[in-house]
Amino acid sequence: MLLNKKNSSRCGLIVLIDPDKVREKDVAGRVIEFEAGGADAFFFGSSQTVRNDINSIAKIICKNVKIPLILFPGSSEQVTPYANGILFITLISGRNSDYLIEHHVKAAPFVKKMGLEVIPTAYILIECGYRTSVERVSRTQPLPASNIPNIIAHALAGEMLGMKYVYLEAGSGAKNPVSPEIIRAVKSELTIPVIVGGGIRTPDYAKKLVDAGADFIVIGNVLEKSDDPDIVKKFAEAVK
Ligand code: 1GP
Repeated sequence: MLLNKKNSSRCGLIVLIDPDKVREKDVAGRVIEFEAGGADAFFFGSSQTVRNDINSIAKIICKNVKIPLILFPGSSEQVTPYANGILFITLISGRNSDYLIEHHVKAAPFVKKMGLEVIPTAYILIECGYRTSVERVSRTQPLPASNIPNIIAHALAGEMLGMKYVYLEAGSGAKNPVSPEIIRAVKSELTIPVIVGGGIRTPDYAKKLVDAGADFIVIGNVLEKSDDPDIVKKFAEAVK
């Protein structure tokens, strides 16, 4: 299983690599640095990429690190064989059938041929104070953050449908990340692991999410914006 917490860890740390935010010449150095800092895996993808060379970026990442590279695709077009696995995401907070089944049908034969480990994931978008790119691209509404019973009902439905992880997503660069209260409430009802991402900017906040029960924390934007060479290490120390 690719997405696994190390035995001694409280929580796994995942670094999101957005193909639109990395330059081919920098990517090897960046991923080596993130792995050395304590990342457990990379997610790779974006809600809508403008690049047509994602294969070459993915290839560079695989060649330079030992931790898993897991596709986190915004659509069936973002599937590449240069990875170890794929989050087979169903956007269950929305009601757009393209993101509930259509992209899956398009991608399934290719995913099978590529031999990627498939990680069925219930993806739940939670409102974060502005319209995120996931919302715009998927043409779906996020769940209101104040209606916790509704968020729990969605997460439970994902588990009952057989999905192996629930991903609580505020959206990349979210102003308001998912709150510890939501994580605590969802975790008290679920048996499958919970991944949390979107707008997590500080190790302290990440620690609050882990204390509330998050099994995996995803960080992306903060690494692009920070000048601190130890930023990944600080997140890793806070969450593990
Ligand atoms: C987005 O959860 C990820 O899908 C990461 O979000 O870039 O805001 O850290 P950030």
